[in-house]
Amino acid sequence: MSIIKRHENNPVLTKDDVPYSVATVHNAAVVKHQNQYIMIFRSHRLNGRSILGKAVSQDGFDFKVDPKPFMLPAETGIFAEYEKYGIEDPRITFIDGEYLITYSAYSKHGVRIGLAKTRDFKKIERFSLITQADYRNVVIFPEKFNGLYARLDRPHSEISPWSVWITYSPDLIFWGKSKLIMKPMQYHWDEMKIGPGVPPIKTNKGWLNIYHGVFPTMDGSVYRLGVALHDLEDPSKIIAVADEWILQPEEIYEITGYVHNVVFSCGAVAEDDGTLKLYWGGADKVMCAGTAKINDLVELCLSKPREALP
Ligand code: BMA
Repeated sequence: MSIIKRHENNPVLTKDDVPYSVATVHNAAVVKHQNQYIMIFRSHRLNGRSILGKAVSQDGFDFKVDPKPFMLPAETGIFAEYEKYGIEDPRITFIDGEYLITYSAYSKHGVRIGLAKTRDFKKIERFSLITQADYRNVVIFPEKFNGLYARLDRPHSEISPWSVWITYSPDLIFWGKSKLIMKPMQYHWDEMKIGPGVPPIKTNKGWLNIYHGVFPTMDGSVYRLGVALHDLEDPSKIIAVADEWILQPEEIYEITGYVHNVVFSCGAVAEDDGTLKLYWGGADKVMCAGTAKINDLVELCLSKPREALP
C-alpha cells in the first residue's frame, strides 16, 4: 500500500481547465487562505516558456482557474532582465502575516530565484532576487531561527551531485551562513540529484521536508519524492532521511506527458486533523493531488533512515 493515497479525480487540474492558452499545468504551490485553497501553478505557454496561474478551491481538490494569469515575467526593472525566459515552480510560505512566493527566474544569464510577496493573492510585490544563477528549488521555513529567516536551497554543482543546503537571512535580501546538509546517495533512487520540494512542515518530531530525488536510467531520468526530518530548533541538523521514496510515477498521467516519468511537488497543506494534502505535477503536464497521514511520513523517516550526508 502506498503511503500517499492518490485522489480519485486525478489529475485534478489540466490545461483544459485553463481559460487562456497553455500547454501544461504543473508544479504548483498550494496554501489555505481564508478557508479556501489557493493554487499557484506553472504553465508552459505555446512558446515553451513558463508563467504562473492561479486556481481556487473550497475542498482542496476541485479547482477553478482565474480568467487571467497570476504572474507573467516582469517587463520593467531589475526583474525583467532575469525573467525573460519565464518563471517556474513557485513555492509559498506564510510568515509574519504575509505570503512569500519563491520562483525560478530564467533568462540568458541562467536560472536564479525571485521572491515576491502578497497578503491576499491579488496584489503581488516582487521583493528581491535571492540567489545568483544556477539555483533552483528554494523553500523558506515558516518560522525564524534566532531572528533569521531560513531556507533550503539547491545550488548547481559539477563536482558533487546536486544537494540540499541551508541559508539564512535577516531581511529576505541578504543571505548567508550557507551549509550543505543533505546529499544524494549513490546507486539509490535519488543518486543523481535532490532538491527541496514543499516548504517545511512543522510536526512535534521535527520539520518535515518533502523533497524530490532523481535517478538516471537508459530511458531518461525518473523524478520521485522522498522525506526527511529536520531538528525543530536547528533545521540545519537532519534527524533522519527516509531510505524509501514516498511517491513515484505510476499512473499514466505521471508516466507520460510533457516530460515523462516525473512526480514533482512544490506544495502541500497540513490539515488540523493530521492529514496532509500533497500536490504534485504529473509528467510536467498536469496537477495531481493525494493525501497522507503526517505521522506516517514522520515515522517512515524515523523507522527506515539512511545517512543524510553519505
Ligand atoms: C527539473 C525542473 C522541474 C521539472 C523537472 C522534471 O529540472 O525543470 O520544473 O518538473 O525538471 O522535468
